[in-house]
Amino acid sequence: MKLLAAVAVLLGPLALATAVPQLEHRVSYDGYRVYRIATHHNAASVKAQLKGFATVPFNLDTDEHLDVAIPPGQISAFESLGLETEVMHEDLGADIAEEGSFAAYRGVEAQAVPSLTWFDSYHSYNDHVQYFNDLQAAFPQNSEIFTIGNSYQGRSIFGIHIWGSGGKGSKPAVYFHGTVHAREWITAKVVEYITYNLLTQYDNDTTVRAVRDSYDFYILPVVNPDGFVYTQTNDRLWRKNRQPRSGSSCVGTDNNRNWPYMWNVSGGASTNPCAETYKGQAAGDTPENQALVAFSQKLRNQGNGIRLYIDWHSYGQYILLPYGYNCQARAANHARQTTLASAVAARIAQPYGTRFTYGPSCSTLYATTGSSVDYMTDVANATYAWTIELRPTGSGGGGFVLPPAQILPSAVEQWEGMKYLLATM
Ligand code: 0X9
Ligand code: ZN
Repeated sequence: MKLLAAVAVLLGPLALATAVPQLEHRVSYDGYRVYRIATHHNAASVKAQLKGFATVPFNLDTDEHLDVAIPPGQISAFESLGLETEVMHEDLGADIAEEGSFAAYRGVEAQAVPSLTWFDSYHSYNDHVQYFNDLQAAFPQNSEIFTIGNSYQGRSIFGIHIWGSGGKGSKPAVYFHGTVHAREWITAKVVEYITYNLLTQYDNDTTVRAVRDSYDFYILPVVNPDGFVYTQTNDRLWRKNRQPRSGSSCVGTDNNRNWPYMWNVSGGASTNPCAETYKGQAAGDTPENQALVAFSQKLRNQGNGIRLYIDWHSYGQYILLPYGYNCQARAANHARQTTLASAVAARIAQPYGTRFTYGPSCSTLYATTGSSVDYMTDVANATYAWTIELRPTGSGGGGFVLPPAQILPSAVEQWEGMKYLLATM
């Protein structure tokens, strides 16, 4: 029995319930109301009206809407502007508190499979490490934990490698990244649920057996560990890594603008270190990106190549295909990718009716340069490279702060989509 579990038994079930630490330097969003403002393609005029407001940008702007948090003292003035809005969070601070009150993971007996209660709440980075170690230990013949390097602050960027009857490393790669954006907590949970099923359903489900025997899986749930930890200690809405830059007091580079491909193209990233989409000083100059590039090259070169790459994000409910850097560019196999994405969206909708939109990233969402999917398509030669933006849509409530009760449904619907994709592609 793990030490933590032993302590839990001694102290009783409530003893280990932890809340996100209430640190003095923690950013408070108590009373902030989050709105989606329709812009009708005229964001500039809406932004002009918001000039006197201490708005917190809640997400990157799209062509159709701005998602912003309004401080409690300015809500009534904001509402009197009469903008076309939907409320995403009535009280962002209250929703963060609900989401952040999670039980510490208690570990399992040696070689036991962790229970599905893992998906009842969110967890700390250390618990994610422990969870993957425990899952792997239950399937030692067909899986292995690997580390591709360390983050800026020295945390391990880890993953699990899973294989089937052909033996380790004998098949094309299926390659997943979660939590490149620190605040997108649901992504780690969803890739963990997929991992859990790939491992536990091999003997029960012929589809799982077939896909496990056809591919080698490389699944990394938290590729931006420093940012993820920072969202739990300081600022729930943090997006980037935690690397400082000379000449700026602002911290952090967007690791999904730093990939060394189309990095120089303008319009899909920022050169301002204070911006949410800061691309870095040079292509591939973050420690996290360097580790990910080296590992991606290893997968590309190892003989069977990369069949599928998915970069898991939230929110918006999109399946985004190549490319981000140019709205006219299409992958050579674009027609096939579209057919698959359409069928995957249909499978995702089956359990709960959740609707995902699909299409090329730039024309469907916005331009992104130096993004992972473009790199995987053209440099790492992945046959399929997608970004999946998980629940919610944004309209009708919620954003990055997805209630814990939606973790399992989000995971279940993605597993349906993935089972179909993996068996069909
Ligand atoms: O902006 C991003 O990096 C992603 N959206 S998010 O709201 N999660 O930040 C979208 C990236 C899409 N890029 C490509 N598919 N190329
Ligand atoms: Zn993201």
